[in-house]
Amino acid sequence: MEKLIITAAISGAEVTKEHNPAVPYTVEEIAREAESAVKAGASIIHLHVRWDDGTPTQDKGRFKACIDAIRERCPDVIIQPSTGGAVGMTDLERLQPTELEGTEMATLDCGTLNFGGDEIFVNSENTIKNFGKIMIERGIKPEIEVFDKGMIDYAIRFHKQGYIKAPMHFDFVLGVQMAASLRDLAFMVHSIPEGSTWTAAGMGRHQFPIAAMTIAAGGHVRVGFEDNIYLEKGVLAKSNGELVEKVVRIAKELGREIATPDEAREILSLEARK
Ligand code: KMH
Ligand code: ZN
Repeated sequence: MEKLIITAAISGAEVTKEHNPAVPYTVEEIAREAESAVKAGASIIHLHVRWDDGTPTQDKGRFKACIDAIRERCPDVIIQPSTGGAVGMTDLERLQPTELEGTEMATLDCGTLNFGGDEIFVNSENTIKNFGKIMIERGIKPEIEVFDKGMIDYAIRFHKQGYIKAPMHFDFVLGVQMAASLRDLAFMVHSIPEGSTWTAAGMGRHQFPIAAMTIAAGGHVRVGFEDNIYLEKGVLAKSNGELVEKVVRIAKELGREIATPDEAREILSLEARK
């Protein structure tokens, strides 16, 4: 089986220090959490950034400061900025990190969804097409965020219209809108075009069961504070590294080797680093 790419979603936009004091806000904290994940075996850092008080931002300068700090500690890791940001941000705000030189990957959210309470995460057709076109122009590989099964059909349609290049890479996010079930995971794995790659991310208590299913099925895994703050029931993780270590242990038991960042670049067909 292909080596396992582990993505660490170290900060997110919604989780706070009130949920888990190890959630990073400052540049230094972001770099510390990225390093802990990379040392444990992550080859991709999915990155949201915050101001020092924890407010999420897509500010280009703040992203640059965080990316530079991560690069100092982890020169090889793939950094994948979010273009989702936080609910309510404008498209222009959200796109800022794609302007940074050397961005290899970024997320491309392929539909609108409920995000809890009154929150709606808006991704209109024109938003998705515009983000896709900009990523092609800037040589950035999109990770297609799939929160519901129809978002795969959207991605395929936009690929046919020239807004997303093949081979496509999907991240199935289970437990926000669609259920975190084996049935839905299997449906999605069988619904993506041949030659595509895929990662799965289970929310909250679903994080490790989904990781185990995915490792066995040959997909790649995302863990991290953005999606889950617990190492096990009632035990807060002290770092993102602890969450990654647990995935590495499961992978070892199931006979999957862990991909280095350069191996991940090859598996995902990333463009040469600038
Ligand atoms: N924070 C969510 C509104 C992404 O990173 O692209 C969007 C999100 C998805 O987390
Ligand atoms: Zn995210």
